[in-house]
Amino acid sequence: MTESSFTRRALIAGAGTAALAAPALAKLGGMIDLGLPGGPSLRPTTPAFPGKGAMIVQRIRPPLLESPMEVFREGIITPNDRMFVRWNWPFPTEVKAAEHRVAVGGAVKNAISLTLDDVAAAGEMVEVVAINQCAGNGRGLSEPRVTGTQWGNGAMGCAKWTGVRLKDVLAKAGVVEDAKRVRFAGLDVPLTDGAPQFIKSIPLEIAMRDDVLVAWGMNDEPLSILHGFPLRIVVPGWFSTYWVKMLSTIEVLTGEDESHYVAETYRFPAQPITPESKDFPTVPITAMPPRAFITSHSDGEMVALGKPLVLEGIAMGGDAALERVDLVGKGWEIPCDLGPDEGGPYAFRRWSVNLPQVAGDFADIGVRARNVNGAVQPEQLVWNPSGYARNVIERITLRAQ
Ligand SMILES: Nc1nc2c(c(=O)[nH]1)N[C@H]1C(S)=C(S)[C@@H](COP(=O)(O)O)O[C@H]1N2
Ligand SMILES: [Mo]
Repeated sequence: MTESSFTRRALIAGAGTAALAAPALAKLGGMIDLGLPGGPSLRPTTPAFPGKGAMIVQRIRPPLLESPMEVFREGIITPNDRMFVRWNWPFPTEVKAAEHRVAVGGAVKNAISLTLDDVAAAGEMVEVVAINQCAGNGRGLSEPRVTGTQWGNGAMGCAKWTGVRLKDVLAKAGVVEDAKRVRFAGLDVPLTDGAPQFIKSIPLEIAMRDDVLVAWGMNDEPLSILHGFPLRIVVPGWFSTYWVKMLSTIEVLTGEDESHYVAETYRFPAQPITPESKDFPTVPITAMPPRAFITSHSDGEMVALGKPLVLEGIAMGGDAALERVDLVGKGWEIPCDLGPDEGGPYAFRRWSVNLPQVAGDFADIGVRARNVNGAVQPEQLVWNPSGYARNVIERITLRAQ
């Protein structure tokens, strides 16, 4: 929590105007196969979005860009140029830092309008390493298939976020006693008349957590336009649907939030259902469950018979620290070695396992993460109609030869 790596001023006032040039469609690159059951599974990649390396194109406008799984081999931090991008609606492609204001209103003692400097001065500067994961990550792998963006597992990434505590920003306005929720809006607006704006709210007790931020920094750089310049909400351990980008409004609510993206979408069945179920009660998608991925090998890869084999990957505890990761096959399991705790409870953590000798094919192997609260990845997909919060054990087969 020092200011040595970069100053608030350099990030906020010094960031000036951030702008986004339109990517050239002609620059579409190689294809990637996301392995989606039943297809179509191939997606083009493009390096053409500003500040982005090669990304998988799910949609151009507004952009939905997925990270190729190879990105997760490098370490627990996802570089800014490879972090996935998701917008529900179009957003301004230019934002002037000096003119930006964050309105803090609703159930507060004094409604206020803050400049970026005001926000930066609201409290102590805080850094949190946390996984940004779309609630729909891996949705495209659902069987039976579901509607929505057909993401593979690359709608996730881990970054170091820098900002001030949301509770310190709220304190500037003074939250009233019977406040229940805090709602956020950004500068993006619906494409069609009458469509709901993307606004999201969190319970007050979550908003008051010490690690919930109004952030301006991502891996020691100012947020880019694509990631929500100049400010975004960060709720470590919760799906990033709540991490509202281009933050312009903070609204304190005394009642329930009846807005579309809280009351009607981003919800899943309160109890497990079958694809035939109708009229079931739903609850909002909130905290993330544990997940683990093999990154050293991909499905169908050949491994050398009779030779030692090292498998490696990343895992996450979700809303609590990771406790253990096991390599699981059909009827057997082997504990994995956890790498050092580099980023804390909300970050990716590396795991590895050394197998002394490959004796044959590894059919349908996977890794299973468990967090300190005892949450563990299920064997079977907990199917839901929007494919939210996927955390079934992901399986691959390795062929020995
Ligand atoms: N203003 C705004 N913020 C938003 C969204 C949006 O559509 N508008 N999408 C949310 C969703 S659903 C996700 S998954 C994350 C994605 O963050 P990223 O694009 O920085 O990876 O942003 C969240 N914040
Ligand atoms: Mo999302």
